[in-house]
Amino acid sequence: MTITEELPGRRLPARHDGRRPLGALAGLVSAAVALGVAELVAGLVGPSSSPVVAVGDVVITLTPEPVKAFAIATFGEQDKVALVVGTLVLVALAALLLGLGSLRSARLGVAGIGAFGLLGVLAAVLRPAGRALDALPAVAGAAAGITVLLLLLRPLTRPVAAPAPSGGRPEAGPRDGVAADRLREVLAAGDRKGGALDRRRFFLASGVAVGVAAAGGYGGRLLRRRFDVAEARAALTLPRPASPAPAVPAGADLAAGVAGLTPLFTANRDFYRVDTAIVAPLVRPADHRLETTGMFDSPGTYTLADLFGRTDLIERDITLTCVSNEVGGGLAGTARWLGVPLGAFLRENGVRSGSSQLVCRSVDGMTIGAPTRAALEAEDAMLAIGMNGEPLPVEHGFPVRMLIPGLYGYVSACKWLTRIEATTFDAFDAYWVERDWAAEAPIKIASRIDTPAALRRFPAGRRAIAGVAWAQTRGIARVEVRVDDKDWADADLSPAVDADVWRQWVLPYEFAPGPHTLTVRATGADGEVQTDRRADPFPDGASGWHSIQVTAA
Ligand SMILES: Nc1nc2c(c(=O)[nH]1)N[C@H]1C(S)=C(S)[C@@H](COP(=O)(O)O)O[C@H]1N2
Ligand SMILES: [Mo]
Repeated sequence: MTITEELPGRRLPARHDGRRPLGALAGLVSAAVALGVAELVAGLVGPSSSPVVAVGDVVITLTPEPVKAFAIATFGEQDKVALVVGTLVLVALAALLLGLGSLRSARLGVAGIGAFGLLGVLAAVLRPAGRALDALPAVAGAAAGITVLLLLLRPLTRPVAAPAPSGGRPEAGPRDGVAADRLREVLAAGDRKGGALDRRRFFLASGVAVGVAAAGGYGGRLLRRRFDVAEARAALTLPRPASPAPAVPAGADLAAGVAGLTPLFTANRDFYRVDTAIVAPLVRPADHRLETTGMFDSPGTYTLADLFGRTDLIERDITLTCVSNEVGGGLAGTARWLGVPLGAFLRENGVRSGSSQLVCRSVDGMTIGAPTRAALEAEDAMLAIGMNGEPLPVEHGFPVRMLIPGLYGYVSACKWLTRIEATTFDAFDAYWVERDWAAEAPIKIASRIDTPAALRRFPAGRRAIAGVAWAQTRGIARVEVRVDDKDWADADLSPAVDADVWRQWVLPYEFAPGPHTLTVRATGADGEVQTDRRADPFPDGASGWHSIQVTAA
């Protein structure tokens, strides 16, 4: 407390009769109601019209690449949860301040909530896939928030009609009067009795408001289920491939015998997920269309039934990798994919020889630019409809995504694919290229130590060092491990399933007591030895050897 506040006559009653915490609380409660009502309306209008989701999407779009990289590195696949939680914390802080400010001027609070509402409207409507209707949740939320704020300010600022009997509870006064004017009068008069609080009314109203907020949020979740495509997805039967994946030899998966080693195939629920969508787009199978536009001689529009009904479907095992994967990172996974052979599909549509880039568009407006040549020539490139024996999971691009083995996902693996435009690299910069990532990005050869984990302590003695290595389209020929400054030792490799699939490697090792540095490097079937030159993921993928410290005791 400062001396100024102690001076008689300058003392602000609001600081001493408990109004300030209540004002802040009023702000918080109003914000909760705004968000709850917005979620409820978003449940009617569509999940991605939720202001929290829409604003989060904008934040993702506007976030500088280094910050994004930090977020992915720090929070991994929880990056979006972290974003939503962070947004809510910021909103809560802003709401507390707005509530405080509203004690002085209700207009401030109204303007503040209005500004947040406007932000929500702009974020929802200006998305690539935004519609005018998407403004509704933010508008309704802001209106509800403002109403609640004004209601809550009343008992905080309304003077009692008659002096309260000493020790008694203040009586309810007349309902008329603008709250802010009253408060100003009260503050000017410095009359504590005149500003007596109606705490009971305040808490009652707050309680009701919190109930409304919670009911809105919960109702929104229930309503959202209408948009769910889980049932429609489950009702689909995957067609049989004309060309099944080559059989994987029994015992090919070394993970069965080595604890901590990544399995050869990644289960769908364990498959890494990287995209800019806070809520994965929900596409109803019956509504889905895939069209080809631009430099095609015979462009077409295809339903999901058209794709499912084709007689040339292929099934292939492919390891998908993210350009954001750090050395030793986990943004890679292997699945058995089912789909339409991409080269055949593009030729059928008469793709012109002048096209260098296919701009793939997802239903949420994301653009991914794939090189036309790789799309035509890469063996096993496909429009995937199946993943490990199921229709694509929603998070992995249901109902259709592109896959081109050998290229990082951001230049090849467009999820929720709805349009392929044949064009040139000169004519268009796709989303990540606009953000200065390389326009063409073949996957770099990589190897990773899965076990022992970095910094682990374990008993001295025999123990497997193991991990995976990949060099899609070329294949892995050799993996070597170096312990401390000893010679490189060859690891055993799992049987090669396909050049597009990673190989597991295992090296049993007798650990002497003490600290050790383990380093791995791979050699491709084309003879390329993995470089030790360290590069960050930006702009075209990380390089360098994975090296970890462990201690045998
Ligand atoms: N529509 C859309 N497709 C996308 C992305 C995206 O953000 N939106 N991210 C790409 C990136 S960077 C990668 S690495 C892969 C990841 O695919 P997954 O999430 O199925 O593992 O999807 C690609 N396809
Ligand atoms: Mo990626």
